[in-house]
Amino acid sequence: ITVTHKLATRLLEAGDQPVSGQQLAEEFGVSRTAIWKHMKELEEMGYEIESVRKKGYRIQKSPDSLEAFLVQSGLKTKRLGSRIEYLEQCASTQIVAHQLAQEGALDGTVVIADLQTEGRGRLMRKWDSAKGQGIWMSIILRPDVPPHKAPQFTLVAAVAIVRAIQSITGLEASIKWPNDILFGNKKATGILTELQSDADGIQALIIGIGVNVNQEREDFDAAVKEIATSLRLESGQAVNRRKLVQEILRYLEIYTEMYIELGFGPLKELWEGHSATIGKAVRARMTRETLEGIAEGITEDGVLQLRTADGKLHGIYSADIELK
Ligand code: BTX
Repeated sequence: ITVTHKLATRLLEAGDQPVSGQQLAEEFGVSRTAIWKHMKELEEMGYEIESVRKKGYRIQKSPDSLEAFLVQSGLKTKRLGSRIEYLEQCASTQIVAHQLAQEGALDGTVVIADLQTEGRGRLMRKWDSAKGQGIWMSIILRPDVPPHKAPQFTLVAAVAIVRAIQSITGLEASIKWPNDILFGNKKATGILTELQSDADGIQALIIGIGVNVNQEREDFDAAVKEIATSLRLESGQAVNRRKLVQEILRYLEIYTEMYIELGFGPLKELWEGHSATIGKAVRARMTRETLEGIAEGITEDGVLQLRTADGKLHGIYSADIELK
């Protein structure tokens, strides 16, 4: 991290409070002229810096960048994001995270990319990941839970994301079992939970999160234009990706800890409170069959309970759900 980066962090943390050139010079052990030069560099990076007469400098506007030092500045977590790998571009943050996990990356490591060229969904479907307009990130967790519990982390992550979106934008999204976050029937977020396990259990969970943040309609691939939406399209305003990432990590840490300590019970209630699926007539497409019925609820294990017309209750572990 360069002095310029440290300076940006220092000023971002000071918020509205101007910090004097003299004070910055002392803190960083450089001259005031050097500080002034770093300010110019920050301006070239897209920061708008105000110099308040006799008081000092303050950041008026920061670029919507997800570089590690920016995401870490003001991050309110203990574990999640203690290491952040930021990439301007990669095929998929899932691939990078799997690699890092294999190399021993610690619990809480986060991989973020500004652009994914081969973002992926479930069953190797494509995930449209436009440059600079969304949050494309993968989180490595190393929870001490048996492998069959892994799918529950998708539900936990969904609750965390809905809460974070609500906190930053005021928007109320809903969750479609198991992994979509919707506005109306348009998708704003996808979650992909993958597993590295061996005979001893889970080695690593890789939770991939894709959030459409600032896309306009024409920014989406033709294939998803009609079915996708972004937070900007829903709120009519640009949304700060950095703050949203920080809030997602904060809620994800709170809820995964809650899950590990107390089990799925309390999260099931939160999840159901945001659900777009429960109580609705749905069609569940699975690899071998398609079932239609009423989605009555989810079990303590996160399994969807579907009642078909013949009165039978089916436990659905994995499917694509269509609301009818
Ligand atoms: P999914 O299989 O539930 O959804 C994939 C489907 O969603 C696609 O077939 C397409 O119809 C639609 N779709 C694709 N892109 C978008 C988009 N940007 N917005 C709305 N709908 C879209 C969902 O899988 C899981 C997606 C996880 C993405 C994250 S991004 C970070 C990480 N890296 C990576 O490669 N994947 C994850």
